[in-house]
Amino acid sequence: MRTLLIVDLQNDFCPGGALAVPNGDQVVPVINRLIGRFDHVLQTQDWHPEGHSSFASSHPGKKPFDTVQMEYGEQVLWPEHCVQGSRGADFHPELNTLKSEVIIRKGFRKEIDSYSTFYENDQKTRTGLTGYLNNKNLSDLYVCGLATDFCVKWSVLDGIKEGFTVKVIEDAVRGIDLDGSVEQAWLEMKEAGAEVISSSQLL
Ligand code: VGL
Ligand code: ZN
Repeated sequence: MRTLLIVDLQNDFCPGGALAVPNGDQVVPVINRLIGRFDHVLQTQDWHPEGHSSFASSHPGKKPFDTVQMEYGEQVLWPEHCVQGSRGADFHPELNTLKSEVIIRKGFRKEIDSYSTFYENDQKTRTGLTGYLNNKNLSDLYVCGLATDFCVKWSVLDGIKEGFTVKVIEDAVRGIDLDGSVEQAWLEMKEAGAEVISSSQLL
């Protein structure tokens, strides 16, 4: 059955937010139109404790968008964003969340970030999404939201690895773009077997 996964459509990733994705809010009306076409709607929510290890402010001498080596590999450092309970962590106020049956929170452990909705950034610790989808026999995933080059990309790649059919809705995602990372993300997603579609194909 068709399942819509709405990734991190939160205030901090929209214009005016702490880690604003250019034109991030433009996907909201597109996604609101799509929701009625899906049997199941799931959302993710970036949900960091204060002092999270992905924040540049937690690493003396570092600034946002620098990288550091963590135990699990390279990590980009971000401005403080999506702090648990903050307005920035709330979903965009115009996003229709009524039909969302599950909200997967991620990045809530201080010492590890989580881009993918399936695994934390150590690529080992599961979020539980695979189990949920399999228990309900949901094999057909349609991914939208923010940001194309981080949480969307990693969710798409891991979804394919976990055996799901994954389609990315091109006009319902936007990216951060650090040194061409959006273009790179599209290449990686297509290479892995993701199908790229337009929202008009679903309406
Ligand atoms: C994201 C950077 C840090 C995302 C989350 O949702 O793509 N990017 N945290
Ligand atoms: Zn984050």
